[in-house]
Amino acid sequence: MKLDETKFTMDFINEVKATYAIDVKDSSPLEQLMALGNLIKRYDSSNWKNTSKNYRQKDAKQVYYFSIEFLPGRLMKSNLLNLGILDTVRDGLDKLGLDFEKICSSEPDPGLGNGGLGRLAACYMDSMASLGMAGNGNGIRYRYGLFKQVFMNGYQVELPDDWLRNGNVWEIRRENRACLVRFGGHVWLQKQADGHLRPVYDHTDDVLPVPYDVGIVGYHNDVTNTMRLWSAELPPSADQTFYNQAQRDRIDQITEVLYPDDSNAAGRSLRLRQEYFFSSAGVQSIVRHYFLDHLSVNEFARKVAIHINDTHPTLVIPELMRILLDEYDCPWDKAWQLTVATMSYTNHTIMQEALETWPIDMFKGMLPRIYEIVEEIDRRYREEKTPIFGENTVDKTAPLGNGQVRMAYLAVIGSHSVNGVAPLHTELLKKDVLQDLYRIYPERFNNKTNGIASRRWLQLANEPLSNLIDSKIGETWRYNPKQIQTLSAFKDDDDFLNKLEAVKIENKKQLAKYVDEELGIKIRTDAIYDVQIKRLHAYKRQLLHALEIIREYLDIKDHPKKDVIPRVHFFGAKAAPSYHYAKSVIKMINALAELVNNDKAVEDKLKVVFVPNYGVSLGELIIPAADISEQISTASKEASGTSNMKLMTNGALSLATMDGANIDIVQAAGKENEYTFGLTADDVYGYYHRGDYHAAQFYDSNPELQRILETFVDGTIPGISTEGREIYDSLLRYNDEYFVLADYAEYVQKQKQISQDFTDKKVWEQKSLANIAASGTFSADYAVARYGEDIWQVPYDRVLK
Ligand code: CRA
Repeated sequence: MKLDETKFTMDFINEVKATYAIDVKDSSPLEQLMALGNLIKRYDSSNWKNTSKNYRQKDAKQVYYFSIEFLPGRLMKSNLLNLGILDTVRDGLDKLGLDFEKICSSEPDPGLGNGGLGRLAACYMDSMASLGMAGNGNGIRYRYGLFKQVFMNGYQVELPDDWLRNGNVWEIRRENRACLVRFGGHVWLQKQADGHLRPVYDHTDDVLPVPYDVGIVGYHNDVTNTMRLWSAELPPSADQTFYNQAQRDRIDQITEVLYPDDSNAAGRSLRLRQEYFFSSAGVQSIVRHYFLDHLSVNEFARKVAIHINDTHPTLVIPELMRILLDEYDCPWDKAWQLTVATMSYTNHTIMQEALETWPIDMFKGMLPRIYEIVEEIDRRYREEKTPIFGENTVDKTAPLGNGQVRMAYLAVIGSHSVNGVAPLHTELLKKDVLQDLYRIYPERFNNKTNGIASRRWLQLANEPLSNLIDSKIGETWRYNPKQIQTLSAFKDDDDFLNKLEAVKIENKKQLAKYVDEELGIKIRTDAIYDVQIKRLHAYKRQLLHALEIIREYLDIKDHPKKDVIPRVHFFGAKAAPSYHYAKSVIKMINALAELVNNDKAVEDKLKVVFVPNYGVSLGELIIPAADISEQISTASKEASGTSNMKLMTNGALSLATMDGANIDIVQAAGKENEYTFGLTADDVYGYYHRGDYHAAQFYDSNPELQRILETFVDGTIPGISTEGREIYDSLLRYNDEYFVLADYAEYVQKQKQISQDFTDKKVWEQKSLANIAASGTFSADYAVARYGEDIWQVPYDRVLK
């Protein structure tokens, strides 16, 4: 949009006055943020209105991305960038003597997700809007987001994330679009006057889902899509006598807080309530919207695509069936055909403990009508597939089995497309996790490698680098990120390489300032910034990284005179509150940091910085400053990873196992520009099949490793007698489930290589450049375009090059 700076400053002054009845000079950054947000929302309101109007006028097919998590990050800068008014607003506020950065950082960062899966959903929202694709988000408006992490004596402590305390300036409450979701009670089918069998409900707990819509602004294209988040409320008709306190509490609880676990099926009834709640509300609103412009259900799957982001929204399948059967009198076969044609499913993990199942008794009690439908899906599946694939296979893969509702199987059976998130992950789904279903439905399986929003992760997070890129190749890469590739033409341009280094140092200064001010740790800006930012999980092996730090520490202590290339090791990681082992690793790393950072003999050769409360906003600060991207999961375990892509596009070199999308990154940027090591997925499966992994062998043959592991239990790292023992035992007594010891030697070797290579600035910058140049293919724009073409059959406007 076009915006004149003088007009903007006038509007802003008036907005502050109108909202708070004060002058700008008397307003706080939070008030400035709210006023600015209101104003921007108003500027964008025509786009938002016209976007939905256009989709309806064109009768465009709509895609609805159902996700129990969305991690959008702060929206102010992103909205300004996408509207094309970032500089105007920044300059205008500057002239008013206001601190733009301070205003932006007053915005709470909505922590409505755990990690990669939630952030991916947000990146895809951004890309759908930017491609001009009719894409809608559907999720939950949690009153409290993912806990705020603080460290006390090195231990993780979880505090509530009260992100809505001051309201959310970007949302619009649309109470008139509320519907009704039913839980519990009794249901039976009754013949109606018109001859149709329809369910009758009795004694149900009814909940009112109220939608809050957030505009998702597309990049320079006048498109604003909608992300709809549902909040659970008491139905307005409910009076005290019908709803006792317990029932009221049950309703309030539904959208009270996000489950803080990213890889364990919670198995709790509240989680199932959350899942049905937003699935049902979403599908009801889709059907209602569809019937505004269509007379029969026949066109449904041609006009609507519903995407199931991991298994959490799988109940959209029986819910759509319920509506078609019970409310539109559709015969089963037709309803099923429409449902399968509408649905598609992404799997995000092969970790067994994350495959959701629900005890049938619980499920049936909470969702009696939905259970009947799942039972019928199960019966028909068995009837149809048994003659072809045999009872054994069908039994193993049916939606109901072992007293459980098996969500992943239901998702595959009820969708026309099933995808993994990186080539290796998709292969493992076919070969292992979902192998029988792959045999039954081979045509449904496909790969869609994850992608990231380069607008947020490059253009916004790293303005200095973006400007440098502009100065060399112009600005069209901002629309077509693959064009960053042309930057490789400058790989021998010394001046350019120097500038690249200068940008990195500038970003390191920003980060160092934060680390000093917030954590009281002074770090050098000429050190290697070695970064591992992701959830804390045994398979991600923060422990392996810690072993290297201990090695470096002991080396400095042993050889005080030796020249070392200074390093700062960064961690950012939350542990699920119930994940005991992960919390022990946090405590251990904090204790190690304490030891290293305060040991005078170490000086500033080595520092360890565990940044508390890692999230999107901290990612935006840390990632542009990184030299090394630690992607060291046990091969086969990380479905894709996406921090690997964000770090790459900011010029970090990967230190990586051949896992998830690391493989694709290495291929795109060239093996010579990354540091790869360790067992492959085949090696890992080989150990599983033969059952002959013996961690002790690696320990016995490596004295250095022995010495390092001793530090966990011999008091070298103070204050971790319990945690140190637990970690030590996990490696030696319980045979190192994630092959840390097997990969240790090669990992260390690569770390040493990194230190050596870092001294040759030119070669280092060339490698960094190779990563930046190759990163464009990992833009979510391309990923979403492929979803649109292959899975959703939804067109989009932008011509992507
Ligand atoms: N934890 C995977 O582990 C992947 C993201 C997004 C994850 C990551 O490797 O990049 O999904 N899986 O696809 C997940 O959440 C429930 O499974 C993740 O974020």
